[in-house]
Amino acid sequence: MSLSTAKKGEMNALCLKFRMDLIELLHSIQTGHPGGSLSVCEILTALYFEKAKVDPKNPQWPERDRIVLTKGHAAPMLYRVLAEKGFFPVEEMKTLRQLNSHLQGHPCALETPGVELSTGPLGIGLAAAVGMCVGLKLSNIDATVYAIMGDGELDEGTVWEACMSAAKFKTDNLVAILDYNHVQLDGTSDEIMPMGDVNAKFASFGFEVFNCDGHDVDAICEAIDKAKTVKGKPSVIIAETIKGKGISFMEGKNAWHGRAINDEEYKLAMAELRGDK
Ligand SMILES: Cc1ncc(C[n+]2csc(CCOP(=O)(O)OP(=O)(O)O)c2C)c(N)n1
Ligand SMILES: [Mg+2]
Repeated sequence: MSLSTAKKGEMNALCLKFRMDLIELLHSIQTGHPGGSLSVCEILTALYFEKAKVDPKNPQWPERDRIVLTKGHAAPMLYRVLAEKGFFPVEEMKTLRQLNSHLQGHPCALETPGVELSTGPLGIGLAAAVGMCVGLKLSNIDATVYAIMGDGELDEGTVWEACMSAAKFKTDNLVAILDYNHVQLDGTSDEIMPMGDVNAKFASFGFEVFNCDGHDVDAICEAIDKAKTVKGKPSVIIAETIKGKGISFMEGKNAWHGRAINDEEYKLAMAELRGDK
């Protein structure tokens, strides 16, 4: 079912706020990963604010859905969304990447409420998510595991080993989501490691494949609804996105994977997000 116009407006306003806060914060701390954080904004917002069953008051609730940010470098956006959801005070965002903060540069499940799995090394999240799926089935818990990957991450062979296991164990409680922005750290994914037909690849590994616009919260929610109806096999949603989405001079540029934002760039980015003429 489609989101109401009011709900869509609410979600878009949230995403704009998250983008502005992210730029503000990454500029102030002079570090972080803007590109992949801006890219995954709507995916995280759709999950935490519409589709996933989570309880910020009880992060370890056994019946919860598990959201694994396997592209862990997008931690700043994950933290911003978790804070808004109530897992910890928004005020704590200021401590991002500082010594002794529980908001480290990459997500740490032992430190941060709401973080399901410690990630950062690419290629581990999907395998862990498949394990969670099998565990939930063995425990008769009806919950979904969402695993959000980057397209550069697909270069890791462990991703495809995890896919084979997911098919073998018929993990229909797995919804993998690919943040398909076609760019990684050092260049485009086609330059670094061409993946060919990603839809066909996942399908041949036993997945049911869905496609959507990864910057349209409504379309993401619809794809999740469809994925959750699949029985007997895992699903993947290929969400078409833009790295650096929302800031014209960052969009599609691998240079903005992990670069500090200078004062001039900060002013330009904020003016653009505010819609200044
Ligand atoms: C195993 C491993 N190799 C290399 C890196 C360094 N690294 C961090 S992010 C990144 C690129 C990831 O690209 P992608 O998955 O497309 O993420 P996004 O575009 O969404 O930022 C690389 C190579 C890493 N974190 N882990
Ligand atoms: Mg990418």
